Amino acid sequence: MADTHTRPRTSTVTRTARPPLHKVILVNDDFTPREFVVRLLKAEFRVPEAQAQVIMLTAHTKGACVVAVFTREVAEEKSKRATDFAREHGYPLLFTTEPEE
Ligand code: NFA
Repeated sequence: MADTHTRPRTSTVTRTARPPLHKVILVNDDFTPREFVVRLLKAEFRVPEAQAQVIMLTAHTKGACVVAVFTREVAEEKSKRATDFAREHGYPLLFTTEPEE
């Protein structure tokens, strides 16, 4: 009779899991002063002055601009902190998050 024993599978695939990233998006409005937006971007997202200016102007002209990408928790926390900071100063400035494709 034929030997029907099989060998155990020994090959494995090693993967490093990367958490899905989420974008923080700055949304334009007609009321928040440009200088306040730039100051907030520098303070909360640690972007340099020149980059903060580009992000603010892009949102101002196009309606919205991606500020940075983080893991979901960090993106949500930072967008909430930044939006709350604007509210405390009486501005309707809004940051939202969305998953990266
Ligand atoms: N549109 C605002 C203004 O003209 C500036 C602004 C830019 C607000 C980006 C929100 C986001 N004062």
